[in-house]
Amino acid sequence: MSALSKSSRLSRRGLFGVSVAAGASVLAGCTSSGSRDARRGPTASTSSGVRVSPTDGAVQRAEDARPGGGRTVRASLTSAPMRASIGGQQVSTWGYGDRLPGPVLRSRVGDTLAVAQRNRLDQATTTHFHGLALRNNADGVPGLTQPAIKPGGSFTATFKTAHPGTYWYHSHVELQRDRGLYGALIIDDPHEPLSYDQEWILVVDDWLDGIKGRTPAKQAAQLAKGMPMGHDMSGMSGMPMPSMSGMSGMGGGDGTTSPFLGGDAGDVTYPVHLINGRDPMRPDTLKAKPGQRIRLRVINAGGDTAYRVGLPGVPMTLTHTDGFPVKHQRVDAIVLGMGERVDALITVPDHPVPFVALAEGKAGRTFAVLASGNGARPTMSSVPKTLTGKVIQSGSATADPSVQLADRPVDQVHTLALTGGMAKYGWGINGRQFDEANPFATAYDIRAGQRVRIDYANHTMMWHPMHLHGHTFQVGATGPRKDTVIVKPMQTVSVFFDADNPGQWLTHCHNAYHANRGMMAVLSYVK
Ligand SMILES: [Cu+2]
Repeated sequence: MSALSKSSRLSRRGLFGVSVAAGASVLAGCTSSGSRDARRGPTASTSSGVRVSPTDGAVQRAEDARPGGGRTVRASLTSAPMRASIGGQQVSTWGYGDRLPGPVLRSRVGDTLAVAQRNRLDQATTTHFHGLALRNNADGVPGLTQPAIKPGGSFTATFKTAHPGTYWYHSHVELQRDRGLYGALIIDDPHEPLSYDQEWILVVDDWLDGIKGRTPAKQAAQLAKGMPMGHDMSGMSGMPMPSMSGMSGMGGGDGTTSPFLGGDAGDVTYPVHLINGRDPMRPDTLKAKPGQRIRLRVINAGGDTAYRVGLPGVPMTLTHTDGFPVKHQRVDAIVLGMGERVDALITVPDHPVPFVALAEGKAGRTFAVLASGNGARPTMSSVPKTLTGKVIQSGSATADPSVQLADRPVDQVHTLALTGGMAKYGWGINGRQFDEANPFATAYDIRAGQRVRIDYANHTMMWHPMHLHGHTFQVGATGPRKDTVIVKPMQTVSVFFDADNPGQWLTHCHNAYHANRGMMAVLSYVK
């Protein structure tokens, strides 16, 4: 049996599983569009039509329309327990094949990527390919696009890679991605317009798993107790170890406030911050020659931390955000929310410099080393605690004309109010918490061919990096094409996209703990 037909078969089984699970749940209080039929699964009719299932013929037709003719690139990912050296100690965590991050997945536009996944965890898992406009039944959302992969099970996602850029992959089950279940995914452009001598992939991550007995699940349980003062009490358990002084700080109060993000910067104090799986005591290092041009591909894989990144004294030319090109601009630092990526070009100086990632609004920081010329290599004590000058978030960039959406009227508007707060640590969209067993209770219907506008209206006192699966929206009328955008407290960000990828797609906050506590909904193609 081919990988494709196997995955199709599993998807149908998964949808059956959804309808059984949802049928046992209570549906009281459902009022949103599509809720009437939630018990009957995605092929049921809704108030406006029939849901387009992940294995619908329309999904295959959209896949057939993508550029093809390339190679089939086979990759494998094994989710398994692993040990990692972090913060001067061996910690137990979960990762992809004993590597942190997982292996770089790489293909070209027009290729087909076949990712064979095996699950050696004692929990179900899936892998989501973040940012790709890919076929719906390869998107890796349990209960929506496929069944979760059971312990000991396997699943192959086979899909064309249509758009060049910097993407990533991660588990989409509960809080697994706040362990080590993530990695970079790069789609190369056969007609790459940028010229550069080297590339440097920089995957930045906040880390707590296995440090002093902490786990993401324990962290979530602590948060769920609520924080009536709005402070981050996790600092109590997140005290830095003596050997890690300077790598972390207490949370709470001013320690988690960022004017750049409009207030409260995060809910969790992380004892360590990593770049490419390495802590500041043994930083990742790229060797380069003075004058070389380097393409940085920066990925924020964090669970609850925005990063302010830059190289002190070395300006960056921002070229892409979330894989798509923007009008180039010179900046000194960029703030990335969780899930966001940027590409930037730099010219290598004649001395070593750190690539610095500051936990925005938190006390933590980390760095990697660009080794060039002579001079002392940077160390944690020499790495600055601030990055100033021209500091932007990439949502404020301007789309390159080649990827700007054509002018046309909007056919469908959905307002997604981001709701909730710290008191009970409950988060939602339009006041409702997402229920994985009943995903269509919070579904917003769209139709293929529509120009869609989503208004992410933040009604909370905290920023949220809002992510849409399967599409790259445009921020505002001329903003960048992105799949994850920072929405500040009490701000509304309007995004536009053309509904050209049929299926069932999540939109959610990419704060792992906010998503886990309900800030997710489904954008549901109906026909
Ligand atoms: Cu959030």
